[in-house]
Amino acid sequence: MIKSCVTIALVPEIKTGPWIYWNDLEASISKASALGFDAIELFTPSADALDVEKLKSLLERHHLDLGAVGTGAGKVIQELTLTDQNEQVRKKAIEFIKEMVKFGAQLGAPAIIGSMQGNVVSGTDRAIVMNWLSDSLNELGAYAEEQGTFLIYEPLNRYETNIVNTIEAGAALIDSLKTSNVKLLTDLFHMNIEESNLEDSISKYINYIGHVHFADSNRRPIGFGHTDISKAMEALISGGYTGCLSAEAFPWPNPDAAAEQTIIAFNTFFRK
Ligand code: LER
Ligand code: MN
Repeated sequence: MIKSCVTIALVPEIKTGPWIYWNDLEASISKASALGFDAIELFTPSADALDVEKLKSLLERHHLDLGAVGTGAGKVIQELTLTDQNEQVRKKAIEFIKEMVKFGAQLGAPAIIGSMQGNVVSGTDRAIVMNWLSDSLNELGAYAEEQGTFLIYEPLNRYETNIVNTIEAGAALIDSLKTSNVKLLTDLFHMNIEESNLEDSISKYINYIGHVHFADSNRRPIGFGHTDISKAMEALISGGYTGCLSAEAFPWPNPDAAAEQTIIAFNTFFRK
């Protein structure tokens, strides 16, 4: 069964970002549960920002799973990426993500590498940068396996990275790794910019997909933009996808209405 999931951001530095709920963990969990979500995706400033046992009991009380943890705070707050020119920065980025992997694993959730993949900056050799990325994904994939979880890698649109923009390029990167413990995150907003056809890409690479970001063409909740996602949703169902469909969307027009719109859209496709 596909799980409905909603994002909760606890990182003030990213307050203009595409996250539905903000700042108040308990109130957000309670609202997500009341709307009938299956899971939450969490953005925390660091791996030790929350008490794991408290979070576990809060989630249990509200019958929610932890769908995934985001690592973007490592970039936004500490300016760490896996492809920085400076080896010490790359090492710190790996350490930051390992801590996030460990945090998520204690609650059954994988960690997502999105903006932490960085960029190939001009004047640098792309092959060297891609090797740094592959080496770190191999190390982090193996570490996630030790912790009993997997790692999620997210292609981003061309305005956010020049490393991997399409699902096809993401799948090729995964195929080139030594680890088999890295799955792809397909974000419908990025896909709307980069893919020729949403449902074809989903069907072709269904076995690579471990997480989906659920957002419309303008990053608003599904239904508030102009992406026609019905065939893409059918492709997830017919491909046997059982992961999260997680609302990484702007809290537009406000968090409560955005969450409500998301669950209405989810129910239209998956709880008929
Ligand atoms: C991260 O999941 C992502 O999709 C970014 O575009 C958000 O800023
Ligand atoms: Mn995303």
